[in-house]
Parts: sequence; C-alpha cells; structure tokens
Amino acid sequence: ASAVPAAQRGSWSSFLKSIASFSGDLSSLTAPPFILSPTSLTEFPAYWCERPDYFAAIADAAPGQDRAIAVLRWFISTLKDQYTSRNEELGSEKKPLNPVLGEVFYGIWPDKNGRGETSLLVEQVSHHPPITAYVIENRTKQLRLVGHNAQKTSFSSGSIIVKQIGHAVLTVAGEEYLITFPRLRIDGLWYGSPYIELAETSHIVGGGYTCSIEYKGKGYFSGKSHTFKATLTPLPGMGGAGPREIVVEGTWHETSKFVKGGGGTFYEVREHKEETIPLPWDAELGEYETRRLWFLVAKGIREGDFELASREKSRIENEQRQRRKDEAAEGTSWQLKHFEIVESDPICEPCFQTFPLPPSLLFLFCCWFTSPFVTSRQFISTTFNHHCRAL
Ligand code: 0T9
Repeated sequence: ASAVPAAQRGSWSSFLKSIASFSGDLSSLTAPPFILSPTSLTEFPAYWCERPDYFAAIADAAPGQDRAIAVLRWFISTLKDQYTSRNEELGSEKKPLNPVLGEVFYGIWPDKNGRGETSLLVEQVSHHPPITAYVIENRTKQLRLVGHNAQKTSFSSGSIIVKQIGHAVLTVAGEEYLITFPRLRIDGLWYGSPYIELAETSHIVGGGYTCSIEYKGKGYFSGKSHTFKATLTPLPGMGGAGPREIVVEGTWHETSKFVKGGGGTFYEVREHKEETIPLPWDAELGEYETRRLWFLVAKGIREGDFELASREKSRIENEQRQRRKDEAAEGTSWQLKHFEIVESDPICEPCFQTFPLPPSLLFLFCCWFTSPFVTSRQFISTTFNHHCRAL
C-alpha cells in the first residue's frame, strides 16, 4: 500500500534514485509535492522547549545525581516531539523547508506555576551546509541551552542514515552539560511514508556525571520500536551517597522506568501534553523571520497550491543567489544577527578536558544580542564538530 499519489509515483521514484546515488546535503534535492512540509528547519529547536516544566525541573533538582537525572528526563521528554510529531500531524515524516542564511525564529513559553518563562532564539548560521544555531533560556531558573545542528546524510539498504553534527551546551547556575544527538534512520521510503528510528548512542556529560543513551528499533533488544537504554554514572572521583550506576529503559515515545539504581517510572509521555509554540508570527520581526519569509510557500503546501509554493520558493532562492552575488561583487559578507564564528570556545573546554578529544573544527560564538529576550552582553559559544560522537 503506497502512500504516494498516483500522479507523483514517477517523481517519487526518481527522487529516491537521486538520494540513493547522492550523499551530503539532501535539502538541495527537489522532492514531489506530497512529501513537502510547510515548516522550516529553523522551527525545529522549538521541540526542546515543548516540555517547559521538565526544563525548569533541572534547576530545581539538587546538584549531582538528582540534577543529572533531571537533565536526562527532560532530554528524553523531548524525543517524541522531535522525532514522531510530523508523522502524527502530517501522516509521515516530510521534507522540511531549507532555511536561508540569516533566517530567524523566536518563541516564548510563558511562566506558569512559578516555572519561569522559557524563550527561544534561532538563527540559520550557514546555508551550505545548512547549520541552525539556537539559544533557549529560562532566566528565572538560570537555565540556558546553546546549540547548533547540522546533518550528514547517506543512503544504506533502502534507508536514509542521518548523522547529526553539532551539540548543545546546557548551563544550570554555572554548571555545564554537553549534549550530543542521536543518529537517525529514515525508513518507509519505498512506500512514500517515511518515519524516523533512532540509532547508536548519544551522550550527556556534565555536573560530575556521564550518561550514554543507546537507541534501538524493532527487532533489536526488546523487539519494539523507539527503545532506549540510558546509563548514568559518576565521573571518576565523583558520586555521593546515591547508587553508583543508574539505568533507565523503555521507549522514548511512550514510557520508561528505572531498571537499576532506583525503582518505578522514569518518564510517562502520555501524562504530559506538549506545549507547542504559543507565540504567533509577528510582522514586526522582520523579513527574515521564518513564518514571514515562508508564508506563501507554506500556504501553497498546506492548501495544495503547489504552483504558488514553487513560484514563491524559486523567488526566495533567486533572491538569495542575487544577494550572494552582490556580496561577492562588493567584497562584503552576510552579517549574522545573533551568532558569530570564533576561534576558541572557553565554555566547551571543561567538557573536552574530561575526555581527550581532538581540537574542534569550527566555533560559533553568540555575541551581542539585539533580540527582545536577552538584553545584556552575552558570551555564549558552541562548537561545530564531528568528534562529539566519539565520546
Ligand atoms: C534537528 C530533527 C532533525 C533536525 C531533522 C533529517 C531531516 C532534517 C533534520 C535532525 C531536530 O532536533 C531533530 C528531526 C527530523 C530531521 C529531518 C527528517 C528528514 O527527513 C530531514 C531530511 C533532510 C529530509 O528531508 C529527507 C528527505 C525526505 C523526503 C524524507 C522524509
């Protein structure tokens, strides 16, 4: 049973052929209309914010093991939104809009019951390859997450394999946690109904603890989809009165429990409704604000007016090409609004000293914020590198 509309079968199979013979930046390939999503990748960091209570709970937890558990719980709580929400809302995984350089997206999750306000600031810091950088802040709780994402894709026996490049650094009252991202496998392509399975291992290191999260799909250790096993251990010389090792097992889209070093439920997805971005598009945010920039493209995709969508998409892309040409002719370059590439990364160094890692390749430095959310001078940085996965 194919989900591909009869009229688009030809273009879907040629799209599949082109991904099979291609590695790198999939965003540049033209896909048939039925698989297009009206959402730009700059909106994806909002998934980290959709469980604001769990984010705030990190600051409320006592430093040490309790906090490391709170960080893990919040991380796990975001996975369902990150990786299954398009299937639930749109019927399958879809190809997101490829952000332009300098595209920005902002959001606010209001204070409720003293959890504090959570704000999100996203900027597309590179177009080829696409790199998205973001800052998420809860000032009341002194919490800040700075991250950036990129992807390396390849094709293997009928699936797209996505290696996530980048990481996030979570700061809690001066303590830092380095967070890496899992590998994705996109299956269901043949039938035109792609979905994501997570694979391999991602890490959270900080606050004296290290956590590795192993992901498996159907047919592996539990035979179930979306399974994970997280192992939390103190770093050498750390660890207090609590158990040495904590192990949590379950499914990241449903339920998980402690299987070692504790008992009972760890996280139950259905007990907690996600809070999708409450801030509507505001025309004052400027021409590069995601929802304004893509407004007509998104409208076309949503309403099935693909002529409108492709006309507007071409207009945006041509404008970009012209801008780059003009910059080259003038000898100038695009100025990012919230981030800047720098040569050193003081904030990440403590994490890297924990494990001997090769020097980072590219550094992003978040500097003078002009956004309404951050008013004082900031020195936030994050590293773009390929070696975090080796942790
Ligand atoms: C960071 C997330 C990321 C972005 C998306 C691979 C993917 C682009 C990156 C990794 C977020 O925190 C989590 C979720 C979904 C990821 C996307 C899924 C996807 O398919 C796209 C790629 C680029 C494609 O569009 C492939 C072609 C498409 C037809 C398959 C559905």
